[in-house]
Amino acid sequence: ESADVVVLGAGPAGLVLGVLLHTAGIDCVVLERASRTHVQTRARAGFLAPNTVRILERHGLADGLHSSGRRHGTCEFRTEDGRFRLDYGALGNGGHHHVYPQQNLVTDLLTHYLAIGGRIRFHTEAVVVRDADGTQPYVTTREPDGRPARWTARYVAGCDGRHGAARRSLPPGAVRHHQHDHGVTWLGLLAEAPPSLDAVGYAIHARGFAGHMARTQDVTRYYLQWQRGTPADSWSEQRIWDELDARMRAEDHGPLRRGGLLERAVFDLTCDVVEPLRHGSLFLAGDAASLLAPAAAKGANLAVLEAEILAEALTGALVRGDTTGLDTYSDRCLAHIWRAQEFTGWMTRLLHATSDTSDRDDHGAGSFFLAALQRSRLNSLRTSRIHQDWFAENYVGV
Ligand code: RFL
Repeated sequence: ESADVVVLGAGPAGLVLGVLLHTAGIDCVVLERASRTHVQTRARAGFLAPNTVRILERHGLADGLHSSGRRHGTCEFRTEDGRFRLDYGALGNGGHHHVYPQQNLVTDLLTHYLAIGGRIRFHTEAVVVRDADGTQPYVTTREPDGRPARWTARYVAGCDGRHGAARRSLPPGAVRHHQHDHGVTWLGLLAEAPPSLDAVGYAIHARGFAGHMARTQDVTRYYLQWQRGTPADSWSEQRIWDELDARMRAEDHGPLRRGGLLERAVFDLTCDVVEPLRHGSLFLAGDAASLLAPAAAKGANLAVLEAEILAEALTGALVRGDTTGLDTYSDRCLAHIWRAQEFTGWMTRLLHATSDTSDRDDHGAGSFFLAALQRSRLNSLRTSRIHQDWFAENYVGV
């Protein structure tokens, strides 16, 4: 089978790209390894930046987030010196987030894509992309019935995440792969409980970081800094809530609203960038291009931005025969990616008194020296209006 553009992966990047290409009249197909139910229920991101909302609005994809997403513009830091709030929506450039669960966004994108007649194959796993540097690239797949198949294309868009086929298909030496480990591990939790505060909560504690992020009225995301290597199920729900209470300082600031834990996942705060984001006719977007630690909630936002840039570039090439957009795609995206990586790294050092795995105590908290730097960093953010404006601009910026 064939299509002018074969898109690998039906996450935010692949679906935005699919919608934009199909709308521009380009023959494309999305190949997705998982089932439709799986992609529509996978809970991950929730904070959409103003630029993401503008992109979705521009292409008529923002109805769902406007009807059930919520504008959000406050975060609260809890430290040993008390708590302070930043109304980031009123600082910097005055940008707000929209809180809208990623699975709802993916559902909206998919519904729209199918409604306009877009082609998608679920249960179809891309195995490898071949001949990307030749004239006739193709993707080998494992089809729903298990048999192998081949999709020929003019261009392949790798939107299949960090462990997808696109990255795997880059020949050694064709691109560089820059990796960094922030030296911190998180336990990510999804609780069947209403949010406990009307702000993003960042708790800095000698026992380690804890975070609170609203998702919907009934579901809240929490994070606990976690001892690397400890399995997610090694603590009881009671122990997790007690630890969240301790680090969020519930005694001083009010109890957390508890509920059953719907999901737990342990992940190391690592990040990487592939450079350039292109090998011949294979282009990378979203997590396949660059992975960011979730500390600053940039991943899904970058995915949408890159998908729009790539859609314009592919449209230019296929409709007008103008390949300028494809030639500049990588550099344009990398500028955004490195800026997001830089802020994510800064945020990680704001929230954790460690960046060195060899320099930790039993709780995963940092040394005295690093903790003192962190405290000073927080004090600067608490007291300097200029620092607050800088934070706000970067926090919502993509
Ligand atoms: P996705 O969403 O991972 O989609 C990739 C799709 O590709 C499919 N796939 C394949 N299909 C065919 N063949 C193969 N060989 C394939 N291999 C994989 C997968 O099934 C999947 O459907 O990538 P995309 O589109 O690049 O989007 C990236 C975002 O999903 C990601 O950056 C964010 O979720 C990151 N992230 C957050 N980002 C934000 O902007 N704000 C947040 O608040 C936020 N919170 C988070 C997050 C990520 C988290 N995890 C995963 C650690 C919270 C968490 C817990």
